[in-house]
Amino acid sequence: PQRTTDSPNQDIIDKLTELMELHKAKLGGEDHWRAFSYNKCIRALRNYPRRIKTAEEARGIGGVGKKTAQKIVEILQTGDLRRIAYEKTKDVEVTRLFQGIYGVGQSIAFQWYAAGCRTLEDLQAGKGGVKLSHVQRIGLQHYDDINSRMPRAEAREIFELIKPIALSIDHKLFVEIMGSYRRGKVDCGDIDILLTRPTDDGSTHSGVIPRLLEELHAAGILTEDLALPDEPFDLECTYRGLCRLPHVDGSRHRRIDFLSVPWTSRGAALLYYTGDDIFNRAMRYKANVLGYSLNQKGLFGNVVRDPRNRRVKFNDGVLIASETEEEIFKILGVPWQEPHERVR
Ligand code: DCP
Ligand code: MG
Ligand code: MN
Repeated sequence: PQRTTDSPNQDIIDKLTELMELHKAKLGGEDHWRAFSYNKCIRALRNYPRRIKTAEEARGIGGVGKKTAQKIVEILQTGDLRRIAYEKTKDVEVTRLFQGIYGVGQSIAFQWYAAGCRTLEDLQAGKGGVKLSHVQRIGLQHYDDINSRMPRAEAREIFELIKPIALSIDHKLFVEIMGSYRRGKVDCGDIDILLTRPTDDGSTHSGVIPRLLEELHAAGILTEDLALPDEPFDLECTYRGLCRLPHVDGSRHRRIDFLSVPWTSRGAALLYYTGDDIFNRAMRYKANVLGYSLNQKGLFGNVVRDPRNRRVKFNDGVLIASETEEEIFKILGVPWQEPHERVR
């Protein structure tokens, strides 16, 4: 029977257990064996009847090696084990590095860490049997470009190439840059382009997105697709990709997003796509408090929510406003704010 609380070396057992758990969580080749050997050592310590006093005494216990004996002495002398903090920061550091790859979140990053990968080169080499998706490969290939922000002027230059191409497909299109650019920031993480078209002549922008993507690829402006629209002929669709200034030697690959919406949603879409995300959250919260619901399609009323979980909506509600940003501000009772003022 293993007793867990009354060992005279309980503090040592606790620290070594914590370190073992850290290695276990990773289960990379080396970590697996470390966890295994700590496990053996902890079992031996549990059965040891006296308070350990020296490294030599620790070495005498079956299963305790030289390095573990040093750790035991460190715990005896300082009450702490620095290796624990190191293991904690190391995995945070590495998984943060991995999350810089486009489309990689915490869960995948930890899986790769657990497989024994510690660097981008490890991932490239497929260490530990890790396999990257096509999009993750693109993310890895352009890691530095994707993780650096572009000067505002470069965003404008790229957009000034895109806009005339869009207008040559349909001169009645509305095409504008949103996101941080519209908020006037001096640098932009990506280029966010909103696309729509008035329908007063009975026509729509259906089909413009696939044509535009094709022409932008042909012009060397788009370089990679990261996420194509699910329904490219729908009036509402999204695209994510990489672009660059063609004919400029060494121009960096930049992130670009398109959002296409029906003309009637343009106000709500402008509001949503201008952000920033924190401002949007505040506006959505304000809407919810007033019994409305706000998203990129519009402001909706008579939304019936699950009283046990206010996030769950039983219906979409009725459309209250969506054509202009101004009316949405007004109905929510929020004083008008210029794009550059819409920040946390
Ligand atoms: N948005 C949001 N919530 C999210 C993501 C986006 O409300 N989780 C909205 C607000 C953002 C806009 O979409 O301003 C564009 O998204 P980006 O991620 O491109 O963010 P920004 O353009 O604001 O900043 P950056 O310069 O980093 O691209
Ligand atoms: Mg942006
Ligand atoms: Mn974006």
